[in-house]
Amino acid sequence: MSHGTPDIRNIALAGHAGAGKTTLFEALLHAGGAIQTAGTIDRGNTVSDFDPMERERRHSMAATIASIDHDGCHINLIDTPGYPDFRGPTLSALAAVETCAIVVDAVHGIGHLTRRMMERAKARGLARVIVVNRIDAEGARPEALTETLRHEFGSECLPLNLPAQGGSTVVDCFFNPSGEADFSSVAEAHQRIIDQVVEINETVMNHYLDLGEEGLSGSELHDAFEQCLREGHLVPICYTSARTGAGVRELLDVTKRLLPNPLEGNPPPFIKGSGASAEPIEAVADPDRHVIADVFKIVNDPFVGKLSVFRVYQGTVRRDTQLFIDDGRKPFKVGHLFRLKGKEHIEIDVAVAGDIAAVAKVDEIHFDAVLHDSHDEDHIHLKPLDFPQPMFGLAVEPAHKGQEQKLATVLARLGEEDPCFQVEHSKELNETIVRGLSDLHVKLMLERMKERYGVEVKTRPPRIAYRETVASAAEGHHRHKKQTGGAGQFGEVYLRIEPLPRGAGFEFNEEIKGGAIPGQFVPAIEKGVRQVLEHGAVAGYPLQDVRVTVYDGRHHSVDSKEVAFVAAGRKAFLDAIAKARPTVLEPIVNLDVNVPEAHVGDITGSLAGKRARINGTDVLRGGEIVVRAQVPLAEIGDYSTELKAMTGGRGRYTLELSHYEPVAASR
Ligand SMILES: Nc1nc2c(ncn2[C@@H]2O[C@H](COP(=O)(O)OP(=O)(O)OP(=O)(O)O)[C@@H](O)[C@H]2O)c(=O)[nH]1
Ligand SMILES: [Mg+2]
Repeated sequence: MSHGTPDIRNIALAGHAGAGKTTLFEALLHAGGAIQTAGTIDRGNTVSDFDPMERERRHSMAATIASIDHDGCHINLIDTPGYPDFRGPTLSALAAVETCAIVVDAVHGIGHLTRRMMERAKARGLARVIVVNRIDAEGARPEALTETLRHEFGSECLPLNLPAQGGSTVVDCFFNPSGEADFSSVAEAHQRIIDQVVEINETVMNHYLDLGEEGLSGSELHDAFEQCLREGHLVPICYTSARTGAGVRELLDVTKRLLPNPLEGNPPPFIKGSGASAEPIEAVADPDRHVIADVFKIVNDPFVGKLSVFRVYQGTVRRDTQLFIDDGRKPFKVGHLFRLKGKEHIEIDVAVAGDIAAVAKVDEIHFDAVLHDSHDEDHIHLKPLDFPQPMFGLAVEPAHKGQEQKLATVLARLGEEDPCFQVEHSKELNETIVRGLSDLHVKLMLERMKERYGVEVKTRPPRIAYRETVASAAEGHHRHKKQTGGAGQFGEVYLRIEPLPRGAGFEFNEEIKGGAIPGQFVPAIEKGVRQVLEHGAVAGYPLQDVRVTVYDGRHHSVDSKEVAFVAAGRKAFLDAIAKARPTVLEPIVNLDVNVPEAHVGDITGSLAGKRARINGTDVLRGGEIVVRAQVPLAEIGDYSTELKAMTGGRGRYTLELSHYEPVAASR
C-alpha cells in the first residue's frame, strides 16, 4: 500500500490516566480495518498495552504506535501513557505528530494531565482536538463537560459533532449538519464553527460576508480550517465511546478530512548549529529532498534487539538508503525498514516525508538522534522537548555478585527508552544512581529490568546532589613559581568572579590587556579554573552560577608553560572563592502528591514541617486531590514510606527539579 505525504496524518492520543486512550486507539484501529476485532483492557488483548506489566496494571507505560489505512489515508496513531510518572514517552510522542488528540473522560472530566497536555501541545505548535470519551457510560455528563472545557480552555473549543440518542451515537455539526443532538442545537453548533473559522483570515471573512457559506469554495474553507488549527484559533471537540464505537468512525472521518497532513501542520522546529550561531532551519515535507528524520522512540526488544522509531520530516527513506546519525562520519545502511503495529513490526519498502518508520539493530542510534543522508544536514537537531528533570533517585547495586557489568548495560538500555529515566555513575563514590520522576516510576523500571533481563538490584537512598556557589563578587590572585634544578615553571593570574543568576551555570571570559599573558596560555588558565568546578571549593560539591574573568597576570618567556598556568588559574580561582562568601545550595523540587481528599490535611500538615511551600491543590476525578508544593529534596528522602503510612498506600507522588537555593536561607 503506497501513500504520499498529503495522505498521511500523525496523531498522538494524550490525556489523563484512565480517560480511555488505549481503548480508543483499539476502537480506531478496528473501525479503520487495521484489526479484525477490538480487544479490551479487561481481557488484556489490546494492540497497545501489550507489555505484561501494562496488562497487569491496566495502565499504559510506553508510547505505542500503529497505523490505519483508511479511505486513501494513512493514519499513524500513537497511544501514550496518562500516568505523570511516564510522561517521558508521552512528551516524546509530541515530537512526531502534527496533531495531539487530548482524550477527556465524560464521567470524571478534566484531569491534571488534561491541562498539562493542552499547554504542552500548544507550546509545541500542534493542532489540538479534544475527544470527549465514554459518552455511553453511566454518569457521563458531556454537556456540563463541554461548558467546563470552554470555560477552562477558551471559547475556541467548539463541538464538531454532538452526542445523540443518549450517547449511543453522534451527529455531525460541520459537514452535513442535521438531526437532533442530546444537547444544544446542531445548526447553532455549525454556525459557531463557521464563524470561528472565517474569522481567521480577512479574505475568507470578506467572501463569507458577501456570499455566505455556500459562496466559500471547499478548499478555501479547508485552508482556513487548517490555519485555525495551526494557530490554535480552533480546538474542535469530538465525542466518542471507545467501548460501543459511537463517534469512532466519525472521528476517523474528521481525521481524514480536517486534521492536518504533514504539509499543513506547523513546520517542525529544527535548529542548525549550537550556542550563539544556532539558527532555525526549515525541514520541508518534500519526498524528493535530502532525508531529515528524528528518532523519537527506542525500544530494546530482547528478541529483535534495538528498534529505533523515527519520524521522517524531509526526503524519502528506502530500504538500502545510507543514513548518517547526527554528525557521524560513517553511515549505516537501512537493511530493513518497518512500520509498527503495537509489538509487531511489518516490513515496508519506503517511508516518505511525514511518515513514521523504524529500523532494527543499529546500536549507535540514540533517542532524539537526527538521521540524514547528506553532510549538508550535519549539526541539525530538533528543538529539545523540555523534559522534566527526574529527581527521585536510588543508589543501586546488583543483588548477585558478578553482575556489575550486566547491570550497567541493561540500565543504559532502559535509559534509552525513557528520557526521564536517567542513570549516572559516580566514580568517586563508586555508586550507580538511577533517577526517575517518582518512586513508582523508578520501581517499575527496575521491575521491568528484572522481568526482561533477569537482573535484580538492592537499593538505598542516594546522597543529595548539593551544589556550591558564591554570594558576592571578589578578586583572586596567584603566582605559580617553581625552580627545580633545570627549567622552571612560572605563571601569574589575576581574576575576578561574580555570582550569576541561579541555573546560569558557568562563564569564562578573558580581558587581558597588552599581552600580559600570551593568548596561547588562556586555555590552560580556563582548564585550571574548570578543575575547581567539579569538586567545588568548600564542601566537595560541584560549583555553579559563577562568571570568571581573567584580567591580568604575568608570564616568563622561558619558564611559562601550560602546567604553570593551569595551577595559577586554579589557585587564583580558589583564592577568589574564599573571599566571595562561598555558599552551599540544595535542590528544591516541585512535588505533586495525589491523595484521596480525606488525606489532604495530613499531607499539607506534614509538608509544613518539611520547609515546604504549598502552591495549591487541584481536584481530580473521583475525589482525588493533587497537592502541589515546593520542598527541599533533603526533606523528602523517605517520602514514599511516609506517604504510604499516611494514606494506607493510596497516595502517589512525582518530583522534578525546580531550582537550587542556599541551604542556610531556607532553614
Ligand atoms: N464505558 C466506557 N468505558 C471505557 C471507555 N473507554 C475506556 N473505558 C474503560 O476505561 C478503563 C480505562 O481505559 P484505558 O483505555 O486503559 O484508559 P487510558 O486512557 O489508556 O489509561 P492510561 O493508559 O492509564 O493513561 C478501561 O477499563 C476501559 O475499558 C468508554 O468509552 N466507555
Ligand atoms: Mg492507556
